[in-house]
Amino acid sequence: MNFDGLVGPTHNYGGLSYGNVASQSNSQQGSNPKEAAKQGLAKMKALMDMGFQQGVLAPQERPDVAALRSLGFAGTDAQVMAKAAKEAMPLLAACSSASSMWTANSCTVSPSADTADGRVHFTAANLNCKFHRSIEHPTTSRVLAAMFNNAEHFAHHAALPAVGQFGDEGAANHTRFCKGYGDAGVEFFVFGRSAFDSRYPAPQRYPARQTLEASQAVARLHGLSEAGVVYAQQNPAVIDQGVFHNDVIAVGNGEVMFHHQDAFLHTEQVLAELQEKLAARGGQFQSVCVPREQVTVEDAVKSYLFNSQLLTRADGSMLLIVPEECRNNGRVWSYLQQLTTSGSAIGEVQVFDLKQSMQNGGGPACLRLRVALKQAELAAVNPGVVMSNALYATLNTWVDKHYRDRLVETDLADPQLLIECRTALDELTQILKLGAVYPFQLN
Ligand code: SUG
Repeated sequence: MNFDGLVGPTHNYGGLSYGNVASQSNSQQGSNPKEAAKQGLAKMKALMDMGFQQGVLAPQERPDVAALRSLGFAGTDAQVMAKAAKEAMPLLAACSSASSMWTANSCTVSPSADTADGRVHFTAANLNCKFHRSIEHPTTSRVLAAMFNNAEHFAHHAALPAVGQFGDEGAANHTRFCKGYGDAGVEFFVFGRSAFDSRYPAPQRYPARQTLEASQAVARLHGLSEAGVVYAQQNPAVIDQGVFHNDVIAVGNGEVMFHHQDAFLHTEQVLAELQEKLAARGGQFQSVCVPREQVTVEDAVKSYLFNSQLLTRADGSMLLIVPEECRNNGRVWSYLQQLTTSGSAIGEVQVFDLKQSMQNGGGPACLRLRVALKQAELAAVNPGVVMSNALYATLNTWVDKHYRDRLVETDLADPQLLIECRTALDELTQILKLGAVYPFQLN
C-alpha cells in the first residue's frame, strides 16, 4: 500500500534545502498550494483507479508557532509570527514549510515478514540535517500511530537521537527486495557517510544526510536479521552533484532495482550481496542499471528519472510512474522509450504532472511511503485514511475550501494563514478519523 502525503496549505519555495538543487534554484518563487495538493490527489486517485491500494498521510500545522516559541519569540501567535518575520525571516520560512508532504522521509518501515516479532515496524525519521524538516517527527509519530493503531500488528519507534551522527531520512534511503511482498525480504539501507568511522569517504560539497550508524540503529530497532539486510554507501560524488537522497538515483520493487551506474560505491560487491541474500530467500535479484553514457547524473537530478514509483501490476509486469520532467529531457525520454521496448522488467511508463512538488525537489517517490501489509494488517489500518472515490471527492472539496492559489514569502507572516491552516486541519482530522494528532487548540 502506498501512503501519499497530502500537501499542506503553506506549500512554498523557501530555498531551505542546501544540497537539493531544485529547492535552491526555485527559492522565492511564488507557489500554488491548491494546485500542489490537487496534483498529489490526482496521482493518488490514478493509482487507486489502476487497482493499487492507496492511503493518505495528513499534513502538519504550519507555521509551527511552538517551534518559533522554542527559539525565543513570544507573545500571541500573531506577535510570534510578526517578530519572527521582522527579526529572522529564514526561521519563519523554515517553520512554515509544508515539507511533511514528502512522506518517503516520514519514517522507515519494515514489513512483518522481515522482523523478529512478526509485526510491522515504523521508525520516525529525525530528519535532523535540516531544521525545517527536523520539526516534523513528533507530529509524524502521532499521525502514524493514529493510522496504524493496533499493537498486535504495528510497532512504533520514536525518532533516533537528534544529532547529525544519527541523521536519518527514513524510507528515502531504504528499499526492500523480495520475491513476493509477503515473503521475507532483503532490506537495503543506503547511507551517505559514517559518523564514527573515518575510513568511509564523505562528500566534499553537499551534506550526506543519512549515516551508516542511523541505518544500523533502525535495523536493530526493527529486529531485522543479518541475512535480511544489506548496507551500501552512496557514491559521495553524486551527493555532491545534488543526489541528496538515494531515491534520487535508485528505486527498487520486488526483485528489481532500477538505478544509475554511479549510484553506489563498490557497486559490483553491493549487487552481488543483494543477489546472494535475495537468492537465499527464494528471489532472483535483477539490476536494471542505467549507463552514464545514456543518462548523466545531471540528467537524473534534473528529470528525477529515479525518483519514480516502481509498481507491480496484477499480471506481474512492472510500471514506472515518472514526473513530467522526464518527458522534457530528450536523453531521459529516449532512454525510457528504449527501456519499455527492450524486454526489461519494466514494461510501462506513466507520466504525472507534479511540478509544484518537483520545484522543491520532491518527485513521485518522495511523495509516497510504501508499506507492505498482509491481509490482517491491511484490515487493521485506520479506514479513514484509505483512499476511495468518496474520500477523493471530499479532499478535493476540502482543498478548494481552505487552500490559497498563491503564496509568496511575505504571506508567511500573515496571521490569517495560521488560522486557515488550523481550520483546515481541524476539519481534516474528522475526515481522516485521526483523533487528536495536532497540538493546537482552535479558538
Ligand atoms: O528534504 N525539499 C525536500 C525534498 C524531499 C524529497 N524527498 C525525497 N527525495 N525522498 C528536502 O530537501 C525544500 C523546501 C523548500 O526549499 O522550501 C525541501 O524541503
